[in-house]
Amino acid sequence: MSSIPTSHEQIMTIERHILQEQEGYPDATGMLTSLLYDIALAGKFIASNTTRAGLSEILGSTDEYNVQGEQVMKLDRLADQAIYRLNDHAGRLAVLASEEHEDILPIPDKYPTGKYVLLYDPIDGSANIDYNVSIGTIFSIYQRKTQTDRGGIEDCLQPGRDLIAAGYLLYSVSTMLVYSTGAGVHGFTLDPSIGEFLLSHHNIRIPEPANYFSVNHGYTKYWSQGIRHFTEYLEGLTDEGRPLSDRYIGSLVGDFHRNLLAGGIFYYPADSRDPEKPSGKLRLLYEAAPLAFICSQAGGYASNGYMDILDIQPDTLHQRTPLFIGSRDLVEKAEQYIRIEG
Ligand code: AFP
Repeated sequence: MSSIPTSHEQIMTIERHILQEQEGYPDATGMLTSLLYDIALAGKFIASNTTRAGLSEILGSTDEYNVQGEQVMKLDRLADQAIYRLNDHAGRLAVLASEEHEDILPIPDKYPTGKYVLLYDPIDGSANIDYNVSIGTIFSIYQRKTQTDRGGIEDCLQPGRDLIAAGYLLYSVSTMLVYSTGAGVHGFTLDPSIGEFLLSHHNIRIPEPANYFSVNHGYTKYWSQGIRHFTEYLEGLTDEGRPLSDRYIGSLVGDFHRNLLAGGIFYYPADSRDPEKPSGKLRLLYEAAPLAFICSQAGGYASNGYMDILDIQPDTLHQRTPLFIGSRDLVEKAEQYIRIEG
């Protein structure tokens, strides 16, 4: 799976990789390349804080609450500002949107705008920060739709099918950046000794058969019959199927990454806990759509239980969706159970 470069010829930095990818697009302007490069730079900055988290004042929460009603952690704010500041002035973006902010984040008037749109979840798995459990950053890049100077909400409300690029950073045993521009999924590992992301996982494909399933069993009593029976299928408690191993970190990026490399399914179904949240917890634009893009590029599939996540037309910035993502055969099995039993 990962190939340790033995000579300088094999050292593939993310810049070189993105530039090589760009060769496939003769009209490319280099704008996407530098945007991806600055997201990698933001990742290095965030990683330099996560790796020293216990030693610096970065653990713990601020006294603020975000649009999701969640307490804003100090690292959430640091990551949110780092990504915004690295991208608000370079003339590549029409507009940004962050999971931490109610409204879109316009480009300051003093700076030029560009043709791309960046949506991001600065820290996914914030509840795990203080317990030193894997966390991540998720990003999505679209082409702007509006022709006006400053971009707007309609530039952000695009279906996953229209993504130009997407990816995530994983701050864990090592720091990784996994991305796709629609030509396969590639993983880079940060080498702290040189401060560079180097290619470690080329052209990732979800292996078969699957090995893992990831769900918060603590909500079983709020699940529909279809979801309960699907879970029993994964546990090998039905006539068909074999027991898979159960793993749940509570950070979508961490659970998704494991299942991407080892085969498996992560699901966060809608449940009856909160009538205010009939569609579950996860955010379509900041979490589900970008990972669905990566997953489909790696041969997998992502669904809301009824349709492909990539085909869902967003209505609001913070809309939520049930999510079933990973090995195609398992996600289709989930759709089957839901179709039959609800
Ligand atoms: P936080 O960023 O608030 O920790 O939420 C993380 C998350 O969005 C996703 O990363 C996890 O898979 C999921 O929520 C965990 O939710 P539960 O704690 O309800 O299982």
